[in-house]
Amino acid sequence: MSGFPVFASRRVRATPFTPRVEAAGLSSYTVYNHMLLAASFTSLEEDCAHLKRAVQIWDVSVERQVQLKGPDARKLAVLMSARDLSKAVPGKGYYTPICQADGGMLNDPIALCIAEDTFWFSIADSDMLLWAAGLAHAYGMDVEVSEPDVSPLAIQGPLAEKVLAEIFGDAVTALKFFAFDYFDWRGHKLMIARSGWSKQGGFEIYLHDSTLGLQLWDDIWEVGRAYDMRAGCPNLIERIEGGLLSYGNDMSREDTPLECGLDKFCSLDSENDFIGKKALLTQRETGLRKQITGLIIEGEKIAPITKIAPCFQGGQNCGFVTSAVFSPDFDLNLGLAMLASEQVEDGRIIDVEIDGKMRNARLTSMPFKPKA
Ligand code: THG
Repeated sequence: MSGFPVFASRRVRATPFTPRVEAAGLSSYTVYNHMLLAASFTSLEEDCAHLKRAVQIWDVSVERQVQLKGPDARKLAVLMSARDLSKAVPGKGYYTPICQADGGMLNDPIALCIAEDTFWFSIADSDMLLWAAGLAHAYGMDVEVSEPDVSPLAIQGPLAEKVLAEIFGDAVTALKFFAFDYFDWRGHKLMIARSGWSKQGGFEIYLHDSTLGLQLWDDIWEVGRAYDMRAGCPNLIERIEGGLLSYGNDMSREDTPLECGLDKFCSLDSENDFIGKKALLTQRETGLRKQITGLIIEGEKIAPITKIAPCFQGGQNCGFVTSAVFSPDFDLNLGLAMLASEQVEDGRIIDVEIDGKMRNARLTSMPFKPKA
């Protein structure tokens, strides 16, 4: 990790919540969708332990919304999504890979059906607005592509439900996973979904007006006091333990959703066409040459990796580690790796080179299971 500050500008944007995030003891930033995203507060390990026992407020404004609005909005959403959105209903979110023609992944957003003629893609870190606008133009579609003023704020952790119920009423606890609805707050309607990039449960509030950011944060913070609420952010340890893949880290344009284990989000047998479908059907026929797997890496505690860590079998390169971290709860170094399919078998031992040193690593399926 480098220890230098990151400066915000019009190009690397701050968020409606940035002043509160910084006042809450942020210790490092990353940049995501050209915007500031907290990477740690106390330490990765302490943040993770707290997330699992209490509740955290996360500024995830970086989850930008790419809005498709107009008569052809659904047509464009269906064309872009590997998951069939032709029957998507307002009030629901759908996790979906987005592919280019050769099946390589461009993004893995949550698609939100806002209305019959309006879809949002709540995107991971790549410029999907450009892809959507380019397609709309090339196909001559009657749809407006834009980035609305929407800033998601996540409340994550086992006590998230208690906090939200106090602010928005018990009705919010009836939300099903990935469903959203609108709740009153100071005379505004806030869109709230049961979702979030952790396995600890929680909600995401899609704030529709930047100028309300500090007031919303403060109201939640006030209620959160009684629940040991802290500011947090997507946590590297927690998301690796849970097997949540990160676009740009674990998957890229070089990888198809099938290689990333996202088969169940690809509607390959539906009648609707989407970009990349042909390539994925071919790959399903011919079989995978590489795929994502879990790894348990032996030896001393590792720091989060920032460089390519190549993997070897019998001295031959067979892939690379995409993410790795020490998990205090598992008391193990956990990793994700993109490996040649012929190596992918539970229990197989390979060599991994981390910071110039070789270590043994054992393959294991995800999500990781605690030691028996
Ligand atoms: N919330 C919102 N936008 C986002 C993210 C988010 N945009 C960027 C990124 N995260 C998109 N990627 C994911 C990846 C996984 C999940 C959500 C967004 C996720 N997956 C569940 C799992 O793997 O357990 C299950 C998904 C399902 O079964 O449908 O939650 O977090 N707004």
